Amino acid sequence: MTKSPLLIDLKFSDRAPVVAALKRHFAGREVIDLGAAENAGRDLSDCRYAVLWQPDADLFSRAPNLDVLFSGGAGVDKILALEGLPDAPLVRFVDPSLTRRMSEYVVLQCLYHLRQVAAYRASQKARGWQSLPQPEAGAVTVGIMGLGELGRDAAAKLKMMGFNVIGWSRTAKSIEGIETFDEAGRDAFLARTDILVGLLPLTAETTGLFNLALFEKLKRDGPLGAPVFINAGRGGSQVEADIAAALDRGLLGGASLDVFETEPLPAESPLWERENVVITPHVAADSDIGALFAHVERQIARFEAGEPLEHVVGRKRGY
Ligand code: NDP
Ligand code: OXD
Repeated sequence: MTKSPLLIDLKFSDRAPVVAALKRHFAGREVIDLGAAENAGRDLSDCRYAVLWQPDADLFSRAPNLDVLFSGGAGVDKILALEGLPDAPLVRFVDPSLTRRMSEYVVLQCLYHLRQVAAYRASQKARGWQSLPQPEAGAVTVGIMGLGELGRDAAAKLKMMGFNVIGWSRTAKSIEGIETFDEAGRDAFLARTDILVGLLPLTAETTGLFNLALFEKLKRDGPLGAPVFINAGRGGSQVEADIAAALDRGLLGGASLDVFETEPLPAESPLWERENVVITPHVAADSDIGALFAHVERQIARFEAGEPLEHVVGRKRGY
């Protein structure tokens, strides 16, 4: 039986790995890579599957017969907002390599603030030799907002480093060794948190969530002097003017931000200049292209065998 063609519309910053990985995946299936000039005007009406990241605006009118859509990343907010999105299952990217990378980022940033790297870097510049108070990880509570694939792994690894870890999610969770809070327990969760980690999807409910009113509720008398905010979920969940104001007012002592309301972060943002703010360009956990294609192959095999797809996005809840 002829396998239905697979459409690829992945606008990742580096195209070479996509081209290389396509040589190793999807054997026996025609792949239509829209990044290749020769496919610009190709008839796409026979495609049943598509792997997408920032697809062309006319994609769904050109490919009206898609049965399954695959997101090129873990977050699907941009795909869900696409005009003409068909009512087909949308499978998001869940993979151990992405999860591990995110946990590396989160652990790194928590340790960065715990061990006061910014202050020691400044001291080094001045050839200074002053020691600072040194709280242990066990004296610090990291509160993770979002206990999904990424939040749960980060929690386990922070725990291994000795941090006290608590977590918050929309629905109640039971995770060994970690105290958890649901929607109703949000203020109690914040009041216990020294380092706040955002690993939430961008939805109507999480838009603008990390604002001044929320920062005011964080624990005020913790061992770091002031709470720290780390966000690697989505920039639309944070209010950057409020982060700057919270830093000015001492409501926050530092921040590590991988995601922004506008990406790239505009040159005039006051956040660039702050000594105790770590800025990275949305790189906490890039999708490994080989792992992404292997995941798509597995899901197509399941679909064609009549088995349920995994990691299907709930359209109504938005993630
Ligand atoms: P999951 O869908 O597995 O988990 C999402 C978590 O957020 C769940 O615990 C969910 O609650 C919780 N949540 C969602 N909405 C709310 C809400 N309104 N209130 C409270 N909790 C809420 O997602 P992942 O862990 O895989 O990924 C999280 C996000 O990380 C992605 O959506 C993406 O935006 C971002 N990301 C960023 C990357 C980067 O490089 N910076 C890389 C990859 C992902 P519940 O458990 O109750 O459903
Ligand atoms: C993702 C991302 O959602 O890279 O995977 O942000």
